[in-house]
Amino acid sequence: MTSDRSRDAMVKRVEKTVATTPVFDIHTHLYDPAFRDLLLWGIDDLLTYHYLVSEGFRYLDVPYDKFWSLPKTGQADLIWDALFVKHSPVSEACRGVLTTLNRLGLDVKKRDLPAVRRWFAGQDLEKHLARCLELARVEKLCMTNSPFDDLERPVWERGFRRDERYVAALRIDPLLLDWPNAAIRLTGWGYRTGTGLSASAIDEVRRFLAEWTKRINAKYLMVSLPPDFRFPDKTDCAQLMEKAALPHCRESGLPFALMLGVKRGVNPGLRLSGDGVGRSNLQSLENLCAGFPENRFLVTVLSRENQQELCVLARKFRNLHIFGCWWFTNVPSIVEEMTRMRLELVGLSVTPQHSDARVPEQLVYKWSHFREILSRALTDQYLALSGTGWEPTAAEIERDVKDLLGGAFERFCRGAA
Ligand code: FIX
Ligand code: ZN
Repeated sequence: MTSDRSRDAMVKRVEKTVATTPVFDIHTHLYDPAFRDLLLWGIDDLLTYHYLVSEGFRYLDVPYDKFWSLPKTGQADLIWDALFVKHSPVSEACRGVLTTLNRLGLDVKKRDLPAVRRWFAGQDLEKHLARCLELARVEKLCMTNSPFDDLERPVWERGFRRDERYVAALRIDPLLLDWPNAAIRLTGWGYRTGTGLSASAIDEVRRFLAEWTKRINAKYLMVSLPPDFRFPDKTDCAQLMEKAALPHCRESGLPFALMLGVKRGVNPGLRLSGDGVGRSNLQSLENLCAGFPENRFLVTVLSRENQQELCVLARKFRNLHIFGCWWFTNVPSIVEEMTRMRLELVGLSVTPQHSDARVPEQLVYKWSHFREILSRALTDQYLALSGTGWEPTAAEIERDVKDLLGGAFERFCRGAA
């Protein structure tokens, strides 16, 4: 039996280790500061986060178009009023804003939005960004980099001095999910694709992938896929994956990150907030892992119902690395369930969380909320071991936490066990 004293010591040790170990945040929508125009920050960007917009519309009765025509501060005012003033901010996304403000040293109980705005207006941006990373203990992060983004592409083409904390990830949704339009764009950029998927078109797609991988020094290739994605298949998406993306990843030694289960534009009026979720067909993922053992797959799945099946697949295929509690699963009750299930079924060779932050301040709450849960889940696993007489040492706990917060991901990317 574990005595109360050794139990307390274990709780404290794990808490401290989890709270202080730096994290490599492997999927965000943040940008290297060189992308000045794409940088979101401050209270109005926090309040107009698309998670909060969809929650705000539960109460708002303004038409969608009218809402979008407002300046950002006007949108933020409506959301603040609906979600923080007229109702208590109990949702995870609302609580996140408050955790963030609190950690930044603001007094949230005053409910004084103008004062919060004044505080942000007084910040030196560079110092403020550094403080957010420091409070979240984020050491490095992956961006989401799309050559199809007209604001982003020219910055890469011009070139800039890289900040090594911001790691690039090559995002290719438009290529795999809308080939007819992607072909037009690639042609405009000098790739001779034509419109069909001929062998020479595939070669040109591979040339495009190779050039962009090199230009941005991508850590991995990434795509998000709808619930009806099937593999193998005759669709453009499955064909491009098989003939271009997978060979490219093998050749360049990159993992391929798959984010499965998003239904885009369920309610287009809500714009970025209008995406939904559906259960994925993990047989297709099994086919990929089994059919392409030389490829490595980083996978997160949006539907809660898919999570156990995903863990079981990871037990079968070592070329599959599970990451993150993505988006609608990133709420404490589901994060706790998923994290415990992953530890129990897969062990420590997973990356249990990524932030998906779009605004740097969100790193503060997303990592603080996750660290609390990880600490609880991990403590319970170690305590269960203590019951057998196995006492994990401090060094072992540190090793394990480092793995969970980026170490296992780095090893997987290197192709090491
Ligand atoms: O596809 C993605 O990378 C998603 O994470 C986003 O599209 C989504 O809007 C998001 O921010 C979820 O957290
Ligand atoms: Zn994302």
